[in-house]
Amino acid sequence: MSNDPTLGRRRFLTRAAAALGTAALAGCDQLSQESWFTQLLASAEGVTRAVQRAVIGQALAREYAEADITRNFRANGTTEPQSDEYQALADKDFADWLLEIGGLVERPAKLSLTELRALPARTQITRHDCVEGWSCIGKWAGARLGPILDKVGVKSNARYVVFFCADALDLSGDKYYESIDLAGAYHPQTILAYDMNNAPLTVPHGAPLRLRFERQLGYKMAKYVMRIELVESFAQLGRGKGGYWEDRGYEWYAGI
Ligand SMILES: Nc1nc2c(c(=O)[nH]1)N[C@H]1C(S)=C(S)[C@@H](COP(=O)(O)O)O[C@H]1N2
Ligand SMILES: [Mo]
Repeated sequence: MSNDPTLGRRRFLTRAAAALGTAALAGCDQLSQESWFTQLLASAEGVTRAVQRAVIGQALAREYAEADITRNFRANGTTEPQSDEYQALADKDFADWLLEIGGLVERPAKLSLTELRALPARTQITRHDCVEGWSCIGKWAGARLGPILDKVGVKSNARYVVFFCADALDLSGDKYYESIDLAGAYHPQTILAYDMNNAPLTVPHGAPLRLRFERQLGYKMAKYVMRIELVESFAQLGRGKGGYWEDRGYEWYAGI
């Protein structure tokens, strides 16, 4: 059941329909009372549009066979965060690590690895494409982000999910961060991965938790995730472009 994509799709459709309704109704309380408007929202046309948008947005990234897995998956960017806080957590094998989830949510949460491992999960063998021009195929297992968001309750004004990481890549001291939209967050292959190739994530690959966001380039897949925040806008974060590399000129939408 945990690998059933229709489950996620159904939830996504509900959410997409709700989002469409909310957008259409914002500031239009009067209109919503009128029967033609109610009929439009309930009409087959309205539903078809929602379904199309959801289906196009939810196409799966290609998945591979065990035999395709790259023997030495390259590690890139930070391969060991230098902060004392991270080192202390790593020394205890992340037993004290907690993923914080906050921002525009109804029920902020702190989840241990044990708790994350008990949540609806997905395993996938996918190809990781780095913008620098190399690719590796790996097997990832993790908690699906969609059900986690349902658990904490996304507030209606939330639009993006931001991932805050433990590492600073350069002397500026700016920590790595990334952001994706809610449609991306509910994609069935969007997972918070704790395993790679059947073993707990190693430090070079982002221990204890990293994002897998399979239809976009490698830099979107934040490693060393410490905190997740739901936000309406990322303009106030970092240099305002939605991610560490985005702040340095890369595209926010890195679709492949
Ligand atoms: N926290 C953090 N996440 C990160 C990076 C990083 O430097 N720090 N590098 C990104 C880039 S450019 C790539 S290609 C992948 C590399 O993941 P890997 O080390 O597992 O190959 O992680 C991405 N996520
Ligand atoms: Mo990359």
